[in-house]
Amino acid sequence: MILSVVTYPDRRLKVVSKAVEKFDEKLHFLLDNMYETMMASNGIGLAAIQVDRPIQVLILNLPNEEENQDKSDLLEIINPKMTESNGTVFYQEGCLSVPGFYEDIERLETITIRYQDRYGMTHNMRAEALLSIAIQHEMEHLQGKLFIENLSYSRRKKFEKEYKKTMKEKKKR
Ligand code: Y12
Ligand code: CO
Repeated sequence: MILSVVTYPDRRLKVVSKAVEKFDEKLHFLLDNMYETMMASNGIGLAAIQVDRPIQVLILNLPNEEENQDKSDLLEIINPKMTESNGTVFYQEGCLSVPGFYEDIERLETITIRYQDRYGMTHNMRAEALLSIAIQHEMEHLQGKLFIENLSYSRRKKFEKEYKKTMKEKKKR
């Protein structure tokens, strides 16, 4: 089932997500629907809050070396905590909740996280490059934060102007 994606400036994206306690069929159903929604929207990452479920769930399906999104690479990350980090790097990010807008954002270069899978099993994972950036982007969603909140005052102002204009044009169509 394809769910509708909540877009900026919807206040529901500001909610801080709650930890998952039950690793049951309802959670598995949500994860499966999030995957369908992400793929149908041409996304590579999605947090549950983006489909109006404020719980600490995120999924990632990054393209492989052949630029394919292989389902066997799908990561389902629940209740993540960052335990280590190193360095910083800039990367041009986009978000399904802020369609049509891409900006360079400073992120930690490598991170280690502890998280649970859909069965409640705990894992530790070290991430670098695009995976590290994508995890940080999605973990911010769990705190009710969007990547545009990392922009400088002037870049944010420019974004707001451009985004409003795009939204107006979309409504006209
Ligand atoms: C690096 C940085 C950020 C992430 C988070 C995951 N982001 C996405 O999956 C963004 C996808 C996206 C897709 C869009 O739709 C199409 O391209 C058809 C889009 O919409 C437009 O550009 C109109 C915007 C964002 C992971 C890794
Ligand atoms: Co996002």
